[in-house]
Amino acid sequence: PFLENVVKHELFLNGKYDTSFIDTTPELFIFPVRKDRGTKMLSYIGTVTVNGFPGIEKKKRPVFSKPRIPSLPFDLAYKEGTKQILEKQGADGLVQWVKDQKQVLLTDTTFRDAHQSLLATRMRTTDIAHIAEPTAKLLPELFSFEMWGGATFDVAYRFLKEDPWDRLLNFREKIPNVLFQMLIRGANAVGYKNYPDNLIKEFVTQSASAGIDVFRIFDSLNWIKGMEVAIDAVRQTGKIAEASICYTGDILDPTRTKYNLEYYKNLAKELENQGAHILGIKDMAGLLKPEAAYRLVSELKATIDIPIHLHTHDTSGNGIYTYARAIDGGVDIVDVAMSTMAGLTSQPSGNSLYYALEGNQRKPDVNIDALEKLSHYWEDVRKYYQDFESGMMSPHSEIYQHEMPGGQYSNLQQQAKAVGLGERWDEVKEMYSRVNQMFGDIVKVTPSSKVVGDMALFMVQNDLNEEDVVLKGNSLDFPDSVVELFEGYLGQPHGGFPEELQKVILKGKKPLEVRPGELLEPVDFNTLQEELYEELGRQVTDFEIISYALYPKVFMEYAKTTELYGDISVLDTPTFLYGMRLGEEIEVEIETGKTLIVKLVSIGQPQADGTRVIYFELNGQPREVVIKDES
Ligand code: PYR
Repeated sequence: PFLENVVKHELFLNGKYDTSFIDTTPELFIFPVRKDRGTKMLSYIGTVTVNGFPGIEKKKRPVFSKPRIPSLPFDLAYKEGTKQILEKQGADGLVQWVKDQKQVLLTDTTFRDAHQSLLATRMRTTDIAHIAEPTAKLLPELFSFEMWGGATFDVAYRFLKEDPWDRLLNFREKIPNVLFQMLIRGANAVGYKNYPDNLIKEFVTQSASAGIDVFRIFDSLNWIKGMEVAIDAVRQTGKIAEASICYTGDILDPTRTKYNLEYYKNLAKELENQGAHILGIKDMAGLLKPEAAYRLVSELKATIDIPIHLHTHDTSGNGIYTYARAIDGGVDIVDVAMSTMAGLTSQPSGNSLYYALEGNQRKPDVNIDALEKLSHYWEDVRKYYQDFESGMMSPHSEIYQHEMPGGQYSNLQQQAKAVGLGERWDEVKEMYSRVNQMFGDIVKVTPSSKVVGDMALFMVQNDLNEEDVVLKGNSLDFPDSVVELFEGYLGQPHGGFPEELQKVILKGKKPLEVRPGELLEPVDFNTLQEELYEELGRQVTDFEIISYALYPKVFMEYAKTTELYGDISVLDTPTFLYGMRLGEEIEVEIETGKTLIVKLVSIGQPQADGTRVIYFELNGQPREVVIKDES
């Protein structure tokens, strides 16, 4: 209703009106009564209490214990760390410092990839914010915290109804001493398709200004051209460009020659020539076996002169051994997670790695007691998100067959459930590997992995095999992502696309031969700003304009939700996910120093129009909200 009133009217906008306008169009001057913050929040709590949260089985709010936060001496100061080295010595100085370290350095991924891989990226900002300061004070020796990028951006808006930029700004205040690292999908930024070059540049510039120091840049097909714009943009900000090769296949298997040692050495050399400060090895599925890690790292060390940062997933259970051999091979930095957020589809445990390297000269310089205490916190918080767990209980060596990235496993499983294939998950996994072969054995990491996943779901759902796809292709409506991949909108795979399948999928359309960014119209940020102003009826930030450019629909839905419910990121996670129990009382700090006390008093009977009245007390005063019962 707000958007239908005078402020959007053409005459009002261009100022060409006189007062008769008011007399002739009185309906434009009816303004809705804006709900106050408290009522909006109660509407959310009432709705989630009655209707549940998407992806969570509807049930009464479980009882959780309060997460254990390590107590620190109140005057414990922040110790200077890598952030200060970058600030004082610049990117090249930091790289030199890394090279000078004898000990292996650690990146902690608990704030990003660990929960992306274990909990479908559902970790909310509030749960990280509570532990951010103790973490920074207890672990100042870390190389970096990976805390942004990958799926965290999209999921924040889509499911968590919070602003990913706020997360970044909030943590930067609480963690002033250690580098912040993000994952950026080259020309796909934090999305699933290629974006225009000027959007990539602007995204990098704004991310750097909001606090990112290390950009791990990759291309989902290992296509260097897809990374060039991002590498240049990062270099221009003075931050660290960690250009990455994605590891797939098996360099130890003489029958799989497509991705052999030479292939990786050439890529590494090219990335160094492109201006990478650090080489990332992104073993997104955890396929790098221990001896392969030793060979790959030692050969790359002999090939390039920049530090090497290794990322793996522990799905097979071999992660620590892989790191130990990579460390023997001279790797400079490895990615780990806090033990209670580690293992399986996540990164190997930093706590375990510390002990595994006992007696080794390269044992990391890190406070193991601190790691253990911080792990207690995550053990408690993880329980909030139990419904997003993948159900994987033990190491899966079958990863070496299906090759599904750790970050995809729990997400694809959620997707399969959503389309009614939860019971056929084993088939989906097998189909995933068959689709990979059908596509010519491609690198599988977001977004190329998503395309393989979409195709696998499509084939299982429609009971198709490889032959059917080719024979019935003309009458099949392939998922959009599959068509776009074969059109070349994600770039070019090593060795090209299988030609026959490409013809079937494209149905006569011509594939691209150039970098998609060369063809895409630059984003006009001014126009987007005006559009957003019109839609939202308020000024917007540069961050919001970028988010809207990347994810127009998702961003608008988020903006409408906050219009409806206010800022619900301030709710504690049990309330956010499960609502409240009858008679329960909670505290909500809506801004620093301003706390609301909310009690759920009763839930009215459903009305004929499908609504219910929910009775609360807000700071002791009775309040009612009417919500729609979706059942
Ligand atoms: C991502 O792009 O989100 C990965 O974790 C690969």
